[in-house]
Amino acid sequence: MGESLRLDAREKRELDEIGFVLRRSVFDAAEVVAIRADCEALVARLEAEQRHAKLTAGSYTFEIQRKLGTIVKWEPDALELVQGVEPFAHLSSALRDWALDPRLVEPSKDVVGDEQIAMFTEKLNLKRAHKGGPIVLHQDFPYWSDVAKVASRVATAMIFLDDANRENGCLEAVPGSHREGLQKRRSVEGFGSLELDPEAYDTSRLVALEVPAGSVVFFGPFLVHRSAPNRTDKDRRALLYSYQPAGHPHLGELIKLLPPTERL
Ligand SMILES: O=C(O)CCC(=O)C(=O)O
Repeated sequence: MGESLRLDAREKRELDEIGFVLRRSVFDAAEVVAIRADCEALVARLEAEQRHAKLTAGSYTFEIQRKLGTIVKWEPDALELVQGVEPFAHLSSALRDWALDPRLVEPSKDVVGDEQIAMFTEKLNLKRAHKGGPIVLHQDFPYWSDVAKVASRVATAMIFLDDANRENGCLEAVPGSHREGLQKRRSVEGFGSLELDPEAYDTSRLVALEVPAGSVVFFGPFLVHRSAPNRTDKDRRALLYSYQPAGHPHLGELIKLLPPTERL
């Protein structure tokens, strides 16, 4: 029998204490090249589509591609650049297959706390060279809790597709914040009210996760996190696969972008 991919005792303790588990170089260089190519193919396809209105929502700019069942995020300060795509598993069988990789699914079972898990959502984030902007301080839970019954159990596996560091906007997370419940959010109308109020939060607690490409960080929905703009001349890309206990609808179905389907 091969070695277990589940979290070991030390990682379970870490998850409990700091709220995330980092595994370095889970995917090798050739795999990372292949995943990046799958991501860029998806982005090229979406860039070639007919454009719809770009809507400002909080710190983000969204374009709803209803027929394709996806949302494209554009860089607010460089509107010609795709910042992200969610969901996309139905648009790319290659990227759906990566979501099923045991190196992501097995540890995620321990983060979800269930032996049977299914996809909840999947997101591609691109921070293009020099122009990729920030992902503002937030917890994931508020973005999901209005629509998903199991929002408190969703676990995310974030795969870094480029070496990530402070200069290119690596993930920054607050150890222990997953135990502190919901944080004060911005007092604004609409989508921006899901973002944390940075004035009310001690951002000196953030820790930068500088990692080589192919690394994966696993975390739950209450972890406080953000990332800075990319100030380098190379892209910083990442995939975020989110899993939930099996038997619940995908986020795309809940927000009526996708028809009901069996996943995972
Ligand atoms: O890509 C990043 O740096 C942050 C990802 C994230 O937190 C998100 O998209 O919700």
